[in-house]
This record gives sequence, C-alpha cells and structure tokens, in this order.
Amino acid sequence: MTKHFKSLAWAFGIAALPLLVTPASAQIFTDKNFVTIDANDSQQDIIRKAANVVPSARQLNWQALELTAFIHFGVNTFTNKEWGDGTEDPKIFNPEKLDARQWVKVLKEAGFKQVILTAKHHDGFCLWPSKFTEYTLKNSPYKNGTGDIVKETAEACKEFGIGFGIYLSPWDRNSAYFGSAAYNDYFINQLTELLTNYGQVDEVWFDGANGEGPTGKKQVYEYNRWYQLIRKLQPKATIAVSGPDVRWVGTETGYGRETEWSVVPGDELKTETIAANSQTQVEFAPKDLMAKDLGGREIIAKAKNLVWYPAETEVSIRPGWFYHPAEDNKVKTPEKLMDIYYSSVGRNGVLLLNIPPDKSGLINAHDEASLKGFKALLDQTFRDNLLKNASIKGRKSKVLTHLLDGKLDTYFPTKAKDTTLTINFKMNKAQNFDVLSLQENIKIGQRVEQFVFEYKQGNEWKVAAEGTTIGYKRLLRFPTVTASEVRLKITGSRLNPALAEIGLFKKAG
Ligand code: FUL
Repeated sequence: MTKHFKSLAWAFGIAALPLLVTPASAQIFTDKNFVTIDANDSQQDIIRKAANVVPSARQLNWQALELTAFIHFGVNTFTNKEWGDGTEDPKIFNPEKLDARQWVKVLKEAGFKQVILTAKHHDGFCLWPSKFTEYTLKNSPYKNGTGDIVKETAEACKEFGIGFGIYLSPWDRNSAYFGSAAYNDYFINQLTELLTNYGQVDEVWFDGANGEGPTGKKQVYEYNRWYQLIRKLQPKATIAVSGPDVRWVGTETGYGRETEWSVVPGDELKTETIAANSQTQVEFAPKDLMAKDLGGREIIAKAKNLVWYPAETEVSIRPGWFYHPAEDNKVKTPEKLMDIYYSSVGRNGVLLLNIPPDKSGLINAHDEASLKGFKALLDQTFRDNLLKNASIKGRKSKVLTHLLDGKLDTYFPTKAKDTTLTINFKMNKAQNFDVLSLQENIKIGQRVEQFVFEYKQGNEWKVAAEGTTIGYKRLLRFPTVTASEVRLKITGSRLNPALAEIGLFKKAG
C-alpha cells in the first residue's frame, strides 16, 4: 500500500497524501500496470520488469476497440470557430435536425467501436442541462431548451451497441469560478452529473489545455480528485490524455511512432508534463512530441518506475476539430484514412478519429461518404488471410491455429529463455501480398524489440519488411511480393516472444 501511495504522490505531484487513503475501487493503478525500479536493479532486472508490466482490464478492453470516434460539436459549430471564448450567446445554438442516432449509425457502420462527445469544450457551453450553470443548451432554442445531447448520444450508443465516452474540458472560458477553489467543486459537480445520469461511460477524455478563465486567472486542477471520482462512479472507464490510463501519442496528425512501447517511464504521465506539452493558444498546435522512442532500453534504464500507458492517436477527418463549411472539400479521402489506419492502429495505437457534425446537427454527407469508402477498403484488404491454409515447417497444425484464431491469449509457444524465434510458413500456392499483420499477447506484456519478415525466391531469402516493436498490433506495408514460402524472424525480445496472431494480405484497390 505504501508503495502505491508514494508512487501516486510522485506521479501526480500531490502533496496531500491523506487524500490518497481510498478504498481499493478508487485505485489509480493496479498492482500489475505499474512497477517501481529499485536503485540496485541491474539492466537485466529492469528489462525483465518492463516485460512484465501488463495492461489493466480496462486498458486491455480499450486497446481492442482499435477504432474510436470523437464528436466535436457545440457553439463553435455555429460561430465557425475552433475555440470559443465563452461569451457566445446560447441562442445561436440550434441544430434543427440533430440526430445522435444518425451519428452513431454512420460511425458504427464504418467500424467504430466507441464515440466520445465534447460534452463541454473550452468555451464552457454544456451539451447537457447542467444544474450548476446557466451556460447550457437549456437556454438555447434547441428543442425549446428541453434537449440533452449527452443523453441522446449515450442512448444511441447503447442502442447500437458501441461504447460511449465524454470529453469534459477542464479549461472553461465561461465559468466565473475559473481560477478559484470553487471551480474545482464546480468541475467535480459537472463530472458527477455526467458519470451518474447517462448509464455506462467507457472513456473520460481530459485535454491538457489550461489557459486563462474570464477573470484572467489560471486554475490549479485537482486531478487526483477527478480520477478517484471516475474510478468510484465508472470503474470501467479509461481516463485519457490528462489521465493515467491512455497517453496522447504526441501529435494530432494520426501518425503514430514506428517504435511504440506501451510500457514507458512514469514521467510520461506526470500532469505537469502533459500540461507543458499542451497548447494554450488556438494558433499553436500542441508540440510535436513524436521524435523520440519513449520506452526503449536506454530510456527505461534511467526510469524510476514504469507504467503501462498506451498510445491514443487522434486526428480529425477535416483540418479543424469543429465543422466549417469551407472545409467540405478538405475531408480526408478513404485512401488517406487507410494510410492513417496503418499508421495508428498498425503502430500499436488506438485511432481516435474526429467527425464533427454540421450546423444542422448531422454528420455531413462528405464525411459519411469518406467513412463508407474507408470501411470498404478496410474490409476488402483484411478479408482474406493468405496464411490461413499454410503449414508451418516442423510444427503441428495446432500451433498455427493459435496464430490465426483471432484470440490474443493463444500464442506461438516459446521456451522461457528464448529471445529469438523463426517461424517458416508454406502456402499451398504462390500468392501476391503486400501487408503483414502481427499481434503480441499483451495480456502477458509487450516483449518484441525487433523482427524481419522474409520471402523465398528460388533458393534465396529476401527481406519484405522489418520492424521493431509489435505490441497489440503492427501492420507493415511493402511492395507486392509473389511467393509461396515466407518466414518471420523475431531477432530481439525482452522475454520469450508471445506472438498471438499473424496475417498476410493484399491491399484492396
Ligand atoms: C485540443 C483542443 O484544444 C482542441 O480544440 C481539440 O478539442 C483537441 C482534441 O484537443 O487540446
């Protein structure tokens, strides 16, 4: 317990230790997704510890979603701005055709498994009739002030069987409380409304932006109080970005790192680090933090503790986060969305794609068409795993079944001391392929550090693709190869590799 408290105090820079004496249900970490490095740990001990850090159940469920969607909607939709300043008149908010079922239907059909709604953006305008402020849709013409868009969205998600999440901006440019202790209570009250009145909440997304409020003062946020409330009221929800469960990948482009470790030094989740990397001016995009590998050997060697903190890779389908009519012809094409898919989900991340409804309150036809095209390409590409009829040289067919059954916890067996592995596959005829998909059993940790994928031409083995980390999923594209024999060589691994899935595909189109 003491270790847990210390680590929490450290991670969140919190002096008020008594606040941390909480029931187990309010714990921020499990005992498996956080580990302390001792001063006398050898390099080898650190590597072994890193390889044994595993996701919590909520992190594991979140990772398997692969595709999640953001809905940015609010007063900015009506002012044609990206950031409101909190002085917008609620009377401008009138999405006459708003239909949350349409949003969720379009997104579900495009393969998205969860929707996160901007219940309140930086302007402070609430898409639900909060009891704690007048700055909500109850003072708008929308449904004559009787609407509740959080409710409509939550119900649509439930009806269509997908997850529901909320974005609640800590930065509030309308609230007169902002910059005082009273704001912390106001924020907790709003969070409590959202976490109690709308059924299950699967993700709570806090961004790191923290500028000045209407009084010119900044706010010192009580992060730990938020986290404890969420754990208590919605224990299944992941807390993202300014939170302990899900990390911002470091860019808003949709392109993650090629080497992406889900186990990183605890420094990455210090709230000061997150805030320092966020923007406070709309003209400035957050810093691009993509340059470095966050969890490689040299980095973890210097860490004081390690945490399972996986990457969420966000991007908007349009240049802006909110809908602007002038961007109708700048909606990302299905091909671009595929490229983003390979570079987010295919780089050990979860994609969070923003699709902002237009002024009428609907997902615009341009965005819908693009999403449909994306889904068609996705389905065509991954429909047919060319390895499904292959045999594995020298191994029983059951072993291959483990690699093709779609289950993360059945995996290719290796011996405890193995740090390399070669698997040879023979297909019953020559095939054309250009995409490799690999998945590790992350239930027991992320281990693979390096791999090569080769094909046989005549008597020679040639490299088709190579990479470093795999994690939950790694997708690699390469120029089309025609071959009947291929092999995967794992050439470096922190512990014996646990390869759960392999797929070989031919890109659609
Ligand atoms: C940022 C915000 O400032 C943007 O407006 C948007 O909501 C994005 C997802 O997060 O930090």
